[in-house]
Amino acid sequence: MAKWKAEDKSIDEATQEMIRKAERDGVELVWDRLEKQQPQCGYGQLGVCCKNCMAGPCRIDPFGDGPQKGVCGATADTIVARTVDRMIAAGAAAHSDHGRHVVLALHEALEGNAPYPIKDEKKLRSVAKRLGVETEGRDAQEIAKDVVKIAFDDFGKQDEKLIHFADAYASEKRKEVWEKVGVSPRNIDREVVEIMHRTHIGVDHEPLSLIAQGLRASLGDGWGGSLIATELQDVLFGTPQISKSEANLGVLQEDKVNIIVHGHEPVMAEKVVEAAMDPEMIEYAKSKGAAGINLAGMCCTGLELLMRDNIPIAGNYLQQELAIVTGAVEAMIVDVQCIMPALVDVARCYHTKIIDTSPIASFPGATHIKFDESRADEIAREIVKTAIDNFKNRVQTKVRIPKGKSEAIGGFSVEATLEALGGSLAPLEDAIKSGKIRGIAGIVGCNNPKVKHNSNHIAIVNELIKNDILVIGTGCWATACAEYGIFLPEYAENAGEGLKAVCKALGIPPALNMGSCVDCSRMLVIADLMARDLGVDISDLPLVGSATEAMTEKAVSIGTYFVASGIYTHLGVVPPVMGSQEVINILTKGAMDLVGGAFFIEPNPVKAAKIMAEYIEKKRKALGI
Ligand code: BF8
Repeated sequence: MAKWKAEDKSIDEATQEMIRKAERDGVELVWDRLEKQQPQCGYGQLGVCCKNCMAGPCRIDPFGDGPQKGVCGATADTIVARTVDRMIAAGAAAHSDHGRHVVLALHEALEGNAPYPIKDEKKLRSVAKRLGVETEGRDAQEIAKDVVKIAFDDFGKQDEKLIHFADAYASEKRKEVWEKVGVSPRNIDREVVEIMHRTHIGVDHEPLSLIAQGLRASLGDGWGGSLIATELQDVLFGTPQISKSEANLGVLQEDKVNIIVHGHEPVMAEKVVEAAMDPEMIEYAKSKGAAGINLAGMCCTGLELLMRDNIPIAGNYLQQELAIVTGAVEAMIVDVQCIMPALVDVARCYHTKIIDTSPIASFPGATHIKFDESRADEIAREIVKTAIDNFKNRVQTKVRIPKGKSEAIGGFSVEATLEALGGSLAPLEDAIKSGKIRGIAGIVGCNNPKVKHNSNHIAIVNELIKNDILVIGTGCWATACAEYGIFLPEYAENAGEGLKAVCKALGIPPALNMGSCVDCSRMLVIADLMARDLGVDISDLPLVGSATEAMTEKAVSIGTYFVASGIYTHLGVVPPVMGSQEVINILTKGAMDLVGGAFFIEPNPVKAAKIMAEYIEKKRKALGI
């Protein structure tokens, strides 16, 4: 039995209710497993253990009594820098491989091998123009082929020049900084591979040089892989527009076949949406005794679908097991990233089928229906049919869907945001200049079971908006806000007078949902646009970043490319760096001199918001506003 209480693990009532149900049903959850891991390895927490070769594993004694060097002579500084680098590499690889899958899907579609028509030709033309592709008098197919060629090149080119997407999207001032410091990404894959090379035993041992390569790989993610994912997903599936949906476990419906799409890549999920909406499939569900099909998202796939198709989202990272605990989910369809392997064990206690679909991500005990773009429609229908066929196995006595859900406005792509502002960022910039809005905070990612679920996310937003700081963000932060009604215009009542007035005039909430984690690239584009408008560098703007419940290696990569893009960035969870004062100094101070951005660590969200507000005021003063 759990030694902890549901109300200590989440601030959300629907979540608490399902945690209690899990306990009654005898289901082990993430918090149980965290407890069983206590005490967690102190060396690992400090980042001072090295298992990069078989002479190890080695660890450095943080108290100075024991070994201060690994077998090869690596110090704590080297080991910590290598640890951070490998986290960045994994995060950048995950985002960028997602980006690659989108390019591949578009490529296959253009070759006539996959059923993905170009949904947003306007976006295609604007991306092409940015990249210098001729658009006049050419049809969408021809233009798209050139865009695909450029995107592929960014994953594979062998020259020393900056990748094309970063070159096309980042302003000259920012590119000069990267060039000067030597962190311009040359090839999205190469920067990741180079980290693996440098951190192999006996290669790079200098913390600054290692961290610089980390910055370079992260930039290949933010201004490369993630940006490509966002832009080409918009081309394939439509650029998000502002619209309303719903969020939290209460979006599940008792009388329908509930299908949850969980993971990250909309290439598969969008096809499941189509199949679930097919009248023939709905009829089939009815023939099996259900009132219809209810499709809901989870994690970043959920945000992709919420942003583009108004599909409700059932939860963020820490709610994935709990969705199954409702006993009302016929199938959870998963692809890649942030999917707990424990889902299969939880599902065994109910009737839910876990269906893994990605050729690169298999889950022991799951039903494997592997996705293949060329047969996308057929496979999506097979998946939906499998879910419907499972409806009869639902055990009514085990079903309990919590009531908790909230309406939420999403869809703040760059394009939709500009449209809401009347065509340009000018109204926002004027509000910043006049001081009604003091600045902007971009928040990213994650839940972490070490942090009370959603508590940091909500506390930091409340504090920031109270201080007239507009908040934009993505990932599990966005789902948390959606669940709390923060993404509704009326929530502006909780903002400071200045921000409240602006939100009321524009009819927008005080915090804007920009989508999934790869859509952090949208925040970069907004920051870059504002810097261009004001004739300054991003690092001069009153902007801050935050990863307040950070958990994944992807969050480390995002935080790092925020920093490398010139943004002061908060981490609410202590990363494994505390074993090296030198690495801490580089990340929290040295980076500021080099790239105009740095990290700060503060587990208390209210204190963090205060530090962010102070930094914004400092930037305003320097700008003379
Ligand atoms: O990419 S916010 S826990 S779901 S990593 Fe994962 Fe973090 Fe959630 Fe999406 Ni992002």
